[in-house]
Amino acid sequence: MTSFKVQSDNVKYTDDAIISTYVYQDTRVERKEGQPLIVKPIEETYMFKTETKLPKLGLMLIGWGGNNGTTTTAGILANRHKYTWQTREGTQTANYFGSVTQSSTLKIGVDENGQDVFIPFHEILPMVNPDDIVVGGWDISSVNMGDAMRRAKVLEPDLQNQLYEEMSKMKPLPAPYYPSFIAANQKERADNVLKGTKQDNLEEIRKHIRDFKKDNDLDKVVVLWTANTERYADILKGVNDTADNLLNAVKNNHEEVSPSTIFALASILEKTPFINGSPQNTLVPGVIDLAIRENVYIGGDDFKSGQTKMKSVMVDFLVNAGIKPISITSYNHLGNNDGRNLSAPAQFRSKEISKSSVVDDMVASNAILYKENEHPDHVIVIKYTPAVGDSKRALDEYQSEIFMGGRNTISMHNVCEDSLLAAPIIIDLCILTELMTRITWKRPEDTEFKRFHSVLSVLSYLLKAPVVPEGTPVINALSKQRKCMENIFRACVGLPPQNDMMLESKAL
Ligand code: NAI
Ligand code: DG6
Repeated sequence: MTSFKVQSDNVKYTDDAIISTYVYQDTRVERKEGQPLIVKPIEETYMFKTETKLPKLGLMLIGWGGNNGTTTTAGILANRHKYTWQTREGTQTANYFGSVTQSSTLKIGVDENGQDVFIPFHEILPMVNPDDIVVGGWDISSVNMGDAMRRAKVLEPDLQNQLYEEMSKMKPLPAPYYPSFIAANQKERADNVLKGTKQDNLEEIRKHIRDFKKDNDLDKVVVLWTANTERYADILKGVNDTADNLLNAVKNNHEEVSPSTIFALASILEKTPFINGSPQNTLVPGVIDLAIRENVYIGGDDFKSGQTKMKSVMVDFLVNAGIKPISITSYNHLGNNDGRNLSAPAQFRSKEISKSSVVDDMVASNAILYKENEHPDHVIVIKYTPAVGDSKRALDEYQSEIFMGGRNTISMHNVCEDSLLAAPIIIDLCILTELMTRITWKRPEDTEFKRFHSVLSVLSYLLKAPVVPEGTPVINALSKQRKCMENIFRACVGLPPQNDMMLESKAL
């Protein structure tokens, strides 16, 4: 249920849907050499239909027994059971802090006294309550979820004790392990591994998804990769460049098909949305091609949790303030299993790529500060330091050129349990992906409502290196990413985009 109702001729509430008619206002620009830009305001009418019936939803995590997988599961269960636990600061209650859908608000309008009225983000459209999500998944480590939660050393002992019995009954499903894709130091964990060929593995995973759905009486499932960072797969003509070539490559047991790509294919073939939360190129062209063909949603890459989220705020602020960042130097050290895996060069390289692309759109937006192809120096360092555990340290130095050739240096030291940042993002990705499966759109001349493009770029806020439909811009700036989500959802209930002009309090 939403906590408001829009009164407008452009919005219709039926028994099972909200249907809005929305006028999209934008501008189109023409360039003619030697002439001023020609800028034309345009208006396009869209109709949006949002099904309001909430499904019973399942979330299958790949890497379920890892730090993110156990923390996400524990967080959902603790909220569902309304657990409280003792810390040295006092009694703590379960919450969803860090989840944009559950713990942030949005301005729905202004009241008769000129005061802003806010609603919880998750009330803008009907969204699944995370407490109701049924969680399951796979791991190459056979350790049960209770012991895996203890192994992760993320949550307070009192909370772990309350969750242990329930979680120790949960056992990860076996998964494909192709040693060339993750660091050699992960080998000792791999005792829960699917045997057979890649084709056998694909079929087995498809069956896992079907069984999970049936056994838990679910209407829908989202599959999400939060397993170890893999090396990049080589993009090879005839192998992973089209859907058919990739499906053939699986049949031929080709060595460049990664475990994460096998999971993506299995999900798509089961008509189940797939999200990649790690940096590697799981979504090779053949996967994207298959997702489009099967009309299934996919999203990625790499959760945007701490340092990168901050970077996509900081550089946006600097560049929009007319200040020119000339170097960004980012050190990370962490001591969890993610850090151990990233200590291998090929896996580090995947992370380096996803962490490096994050300021490109902001730099490209300002031709006063940056010449064509000019870019700030951007250095990423990650070191494995076992003693800091999951409490990752991120140290960033931003050096900028300011007025009259001066220099400004900003240094930041960010310390936080990495998995406590990632778990709410995983929950948001699941909830928002499911919501997108219930929203369809059409233009007035269309007869049928249709889905959005299979590559869900609306999830960009939650991802470090957003994958977008071919030929469309990648947006990294955090505030733009949030506005995009919020304004699309507002359009679905017939509301104009949030414009922050507040003319009513200025034109007095
Ligand atoms: P983790 O190492 O604790 O967990 C990963 C799990 O994946 C392990 O339990 C491992 O046994 C399992 N695994 C490895 N290969 C597998 C396969 N083929 N199939 C099934 N399971 C497999 O790592 P953590 O901290 O949970 O992070 C998970 C991923 O999320 C990493 O790739 C990390 O880079 C990424 N990530 C984490 C963020 C964070 O803030 N924690 C943010 C952005 C990305
Ligand atoms: C090294 O930074 C470990 C990584 O897995 C990161 O902790 C993770 O990608 C989060 O990165 P960020 O930049 O969003 O804090």
